Amino acid sequence: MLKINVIGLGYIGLPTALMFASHRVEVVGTDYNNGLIAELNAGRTTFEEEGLDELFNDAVSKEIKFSTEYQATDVYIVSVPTPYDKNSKKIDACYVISAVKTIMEVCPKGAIIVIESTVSPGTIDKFIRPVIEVNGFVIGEDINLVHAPERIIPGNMVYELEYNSRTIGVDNLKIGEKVKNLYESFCKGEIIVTDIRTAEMTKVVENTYRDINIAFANELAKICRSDDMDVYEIIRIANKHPRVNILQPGPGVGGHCISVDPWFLVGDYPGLANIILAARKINDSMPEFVLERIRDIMDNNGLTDITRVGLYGLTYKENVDDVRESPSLQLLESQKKHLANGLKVYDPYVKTTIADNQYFNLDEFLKNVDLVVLMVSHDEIIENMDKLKNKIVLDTRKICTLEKVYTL
Ligand code: SAJ
Repeated sequence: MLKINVIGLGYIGLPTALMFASHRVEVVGTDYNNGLIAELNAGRTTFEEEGLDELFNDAVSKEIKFSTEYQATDVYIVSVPTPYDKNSKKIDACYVISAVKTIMEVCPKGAIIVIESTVSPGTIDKFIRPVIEVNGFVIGEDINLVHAPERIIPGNMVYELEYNSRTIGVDNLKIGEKVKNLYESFCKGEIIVTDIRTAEMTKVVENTYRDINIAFANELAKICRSDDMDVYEIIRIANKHPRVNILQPGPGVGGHCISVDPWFLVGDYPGLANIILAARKINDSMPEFVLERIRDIMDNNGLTDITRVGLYGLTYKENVDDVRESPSLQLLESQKKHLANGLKVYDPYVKTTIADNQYFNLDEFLKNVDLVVLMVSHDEIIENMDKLKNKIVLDTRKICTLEKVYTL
C-alpha cells in the first residue's frame, strides 16, 4: 500500500489525512505551523466541523502521525492555501510552489505529487511545472504531477469526502489509475480521470456555476424590493416548475471559494467572461444593499442611533467558524467606507475579537440593540428566536418565524 504525506492540515488537508488513516492507509500529516501540530499531537482537532472529532479519534487509533517535517513517501497530497490578490484578482501560488520545492528535497524517485488546492486554470503549466523542471527533475519520471481538486463543503465535509464524486487530472493514465485506487480506499463516489487542465477548469467552473445561480436569486431580491413583491414567494412558486431550481437570496457570498474562483475566469478571459463578471458584481453588492435596507428600516421606525443596530453572525455561512470573505465583514468594510461606524456584532462561533463593538454573549448583545440584522442562520438563533420578540428584525436569510419581520 502506498504511503502518503499530506502537506497543509487546514480545512481540507486535515479531514483528508484523517479519512485516509481511518481507512488504514499509512499517513503523515505535515504542517509548518508548530502550534497546530502540537494541538493535533495532544489529541485535539483544530477547527469545528460535524463529525471531525469522531474521525480524528478513529484515525489516531490507526495509522497517522503529525509532524512539521516533510517525509519520504510515495504520494504527497498538497492542500495548502492559494490566496488571491484582491486587486489583480490573480491567484498567488506561492504556498503550493514552496510545498513542491520542499517535497523535491525529500521525495523518492517516481513520487506522485497530488495538488488538491484550488488553482486557476493553467497554474500547473505556468507555475508548477517550471519549478520542478528548473530543479533538474523530469516530470513523468522523477516526479508525477496530479491535480485532484477537493469538492467538500464546510459543515458537511466528512460525509462529502466519502460520498462526493471526484476529479483526478493527470498527464499519464497509469498514474491516474494508481491515484484513483488510493482515493477509492475511502471515496464511494465516482472518480473521473482526466487531464490536468480539464481538472483545473472544472473546479473553477463548478464554483462559478453556483455563484451565478446565487446572483440570480440576489438580483430577483433587488427587483422585487424595488416594486414591492415577495421574492421568497415568487421563488417558491417558480421552483414548482420541473426545470426551475432557483437558490435563495442572501446578504452576499462569502467563503474562500465561490467568491474567489470566478474572478480567475474574469481575469484570464476578459471580454469573454461577461455573465460571470456580472454575477460577481451582483453578489459583491449585496452587503451594501443590506446597509441600505438597515437605513430604510431605521427611518421607518424612527431609529437614529446606529449603535443600537446589531449584526447577528460574522461567519460566511451557518454553523461554521470560517469568516473568510464573509458578507458581515464586507458590510462592516462598507460601513467604514461611508466614514461611519457603530454597528454592533456577535457570532457564537467567533471567540476572538475580529471587529469593533463585538459581543461574545447572545443575551448581552441583544440587550444593547433594538434592530437585529440576521446575517447568518446559525442553529443558535433558530433555537432562540423567542429572544427576538421585542426587537425590530431584518432577516436576510428568511429564517425568522416571528410576525412582522423585515426581509431583503
Ligand atoms: N449562499 C446564498 N444563497 C444560497 C446558497 C449559498 O446566499 O442559496 C451563500 C452562502 O451563505 C455563502 C456562500 O453563498 O456565503 C457560499 O456558500 P456555499 O455553501 O454555497 O459554498 P462553500 O463556499 O461553502 O463551498 C463551495 C462548494 N461548491 C459548490 O457548491 C459548487 C464546495 O463544494 C466546494 O468544495 C467549495 O466551495 C470549495 O472549496 O471550492
